[in-house]
Parts: sequence; C-alpha cells; structure tokens
Amino acid sequence: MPKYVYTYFDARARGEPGRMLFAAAGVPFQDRRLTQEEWPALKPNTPGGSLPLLEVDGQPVTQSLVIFRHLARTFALDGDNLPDKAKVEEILEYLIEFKNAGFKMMFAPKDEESQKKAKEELGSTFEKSCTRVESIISSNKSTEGWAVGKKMTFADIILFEAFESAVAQDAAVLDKFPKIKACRAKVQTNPKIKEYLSKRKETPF
Ligand SMILES: N[C@@H](CCC(=O)N[C@@H](CS)C(=O)NCC(=O)O)C(=O)O
Repeated sequence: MPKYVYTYFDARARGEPGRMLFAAAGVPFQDRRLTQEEWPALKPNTPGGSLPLLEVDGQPVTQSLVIFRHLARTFALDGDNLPDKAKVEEILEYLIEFKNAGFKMMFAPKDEESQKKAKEELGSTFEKSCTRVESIISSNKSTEGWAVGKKMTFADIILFEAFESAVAQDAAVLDKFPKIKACRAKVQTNPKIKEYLSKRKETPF
C-alpha cells in the first residue's frame, strides 16, 4: 500500500472530504494539519501554493477535486458503472458549488451590502444544489438507501460533509430534502465513518 500524506489546515473546510475518503476506505494516512502561522514558510515549497496537498509515496497531487476523485477511484468509492460514476461526480460538483458559496460568504467584506449579496448567493446555490441532488438520489432504483447505486460512494460522503456546518447552525435546514437527509443519516451508520467521526478533532468549521 502506498504511503499517503495529506496536508491541510487544522479545519474541515475544503480538506475534510479527503480525510473522510481515507476513513471510509479504512486506509491509513498521515493527517498533517498546519496552523495558519506555519503556512507562509511552507507555501513556497508546495507544488501548487495552496492546500489541500496529497502526497502518494512522495508524489504530489494538488487541487482538492482532483485529490478527491483520485482517492475515490483508488478506493472504489466512485460508483460501480459509468452512469453511476457520472451521478457521483454530478453530486460532488453541486455540493462543491454550495461549499464555495459558503466560503465566499465567510470571506465577504463585512459591510451590509456585501454580506447581503453573499447571503443571497448562498441561499440560491443551496436551493439549486439540493433540488438537483434530491432528484438524482430519487432516481436511484436500488432500495439500499445510498445516494447512487447499491453501496456507499463518495456521493454519500460529500453529502454528509458539505452540510455539516449548515446543519449545526440549523437542524431543520434540510427538511425539504428528505432523500439528502436519509443519505446523511445512513453514512453515519457506516462503522468506519462512525469510528472516524467519534475520534475526529473538533474544529469550528
Ligand atoms: N483550487 C484549489 C483552491 C485551494 C485553496 O484555495 N486553498 C486554500 C485553503 S481552503 C489555501 O490554500 N489558502 C492559502 C493560500 O492560498 O495561501 C483547490 O481546490 O485545491
């Protein structure tokens, strides 16, 4: 098995889906968490100048979505056939759009106008992403209860992860989307994910 080093800040944010993919596969990795103070000295020595960064036997892989897809493929969590792989990717893209709108909101200037605009964008992205994802899950003919196909895939993991902060702020936020809620609940019953979440370091976001 290759030696994996996964470097990100000490937060969930853009990096957490990578950690959860390792956890779901039961594959050991070095969870290297940098402080904001450590980063400036390290940044010029990283291949892309941003995090997350995955190293596989010393070979760097940059760009979060490339890293996630690479890990999902490696661990066979990317869907069992071509149509399913497309659905897993579609769900990923919608949820990343939602997460990006969340980051934009977080870093928006604090004046009233900018905050209002970012909040509206977050709200409309949430609605659009959830509506499409709910419909993809509804089209799954399997009765197992996963988002795509007959077993847990990266789609379920990203569904759980992308809404963690939103649900922590408002437990009813996904009430209009019962399929998404059901998948998120099911992911938490997976023994490996359950163990990972019980031991995971708590961070504010
Ligand atoms: N397109 C990149 C964006 C990565 C990114 O913006 N990372 C942020 C943390 S979420 C970062 O490294 N910020 C510090 C910096 O750019 O110096 C990806 O998806 O990996």
